[in-house]
Amino acid sequence: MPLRSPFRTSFGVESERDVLLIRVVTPDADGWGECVAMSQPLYSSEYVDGAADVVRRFLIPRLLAAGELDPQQVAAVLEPVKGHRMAKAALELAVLDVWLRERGESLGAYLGAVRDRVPAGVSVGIMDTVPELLDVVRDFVGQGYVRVKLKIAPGWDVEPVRAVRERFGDDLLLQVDANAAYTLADATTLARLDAFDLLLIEQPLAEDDLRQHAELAKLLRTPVCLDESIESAKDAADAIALGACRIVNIKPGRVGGYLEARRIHDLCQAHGVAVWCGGMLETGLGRAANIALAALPGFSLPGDTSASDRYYAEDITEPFLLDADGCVAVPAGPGLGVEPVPDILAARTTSTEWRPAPNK
Ligand code: NPQ
Ligand code: MG
Repeated sequence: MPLRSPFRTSFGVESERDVLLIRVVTPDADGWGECVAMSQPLYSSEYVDGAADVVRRFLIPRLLAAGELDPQQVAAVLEPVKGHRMAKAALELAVLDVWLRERGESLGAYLGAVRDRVPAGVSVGIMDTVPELLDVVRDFVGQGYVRVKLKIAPGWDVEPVRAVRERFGDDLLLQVDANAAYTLADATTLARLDAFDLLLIEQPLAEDDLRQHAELAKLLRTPVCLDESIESAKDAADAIALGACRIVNIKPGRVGGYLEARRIHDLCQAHGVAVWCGGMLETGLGRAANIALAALPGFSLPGDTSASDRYYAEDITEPFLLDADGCVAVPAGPGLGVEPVPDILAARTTSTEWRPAPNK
């Protein structure tokens, strides 16, 4: 999937998205899951060809050997395989989607959604110059996004944030994401961001620096939010107990699926920790599921749940659109509530593989 414009973060620049989709076919319905792994292992250790390999060689065989099962049992069946949470999440979502479609229930209703639309934030990549950044933010604010997240990295932090705050005023909901690009030695620089009244600073330090995030949090007024560090509800419980974060970015792929994502939501809600739904440049399939999750009651901050055209000139599903209030609609139909448009999917498909289930 070609991106409308290159997306630069502290770990690299991407101009296309190589997406692994999983389709589960039963006599009554099709189910879809989207794997959020990138082409290269730069955000986390997973990457799309590795995910395809583990799905093909280890995950599907275990699932098929387990026989008939409910979606709630998928994670336990796959649990002996270490890691590979993005691959597991995609497979679990495909099974959950087909199960829900067979029953005529939406993913939102199943997960416990309490809203029929959710406010949409937008994630803005690192630009070559501050004037270019201001133009891009102006366009997104003009489109109606209710919250702006700026990607930061050493050398692209205080000045761009100051420029956006000065140009767009104190009412703009603004936050930053470092994708693990700093160390505790940068605390003085990061504390300068306190002047700009940010909603949060996301993943300033390395993913395995929980203790150091707790130290940093004591030095900042801006709330620390964790993304890469939180791979499970257990990680979230540890981070909260340590004081490593006051906010959690929930990405279902990163934590092994929508059911684990819901457990993190429940845990955070019980501890008064705010959560919001992250994004991984999903197509309409993964986007539909994220928007359903973001409709749960604990999602009290706008997510990276942008409209399809933030990333794609042509999505593989009917596109998600921003409404007049800067919200996206939670799909109401069975399962994900959206499906791939056959011609568009076919035009974008580079390869397919089928694994027939054993005859019973
Ligand atoms: C984040 N996402 O919150 C990520 C990181 C990210 C919307 O900021 C290709 C595929 C490129 C996935 C770049 C947003 C990506 C990607 C960045 C995910 O940290
Ligand atoms: Mg992030």
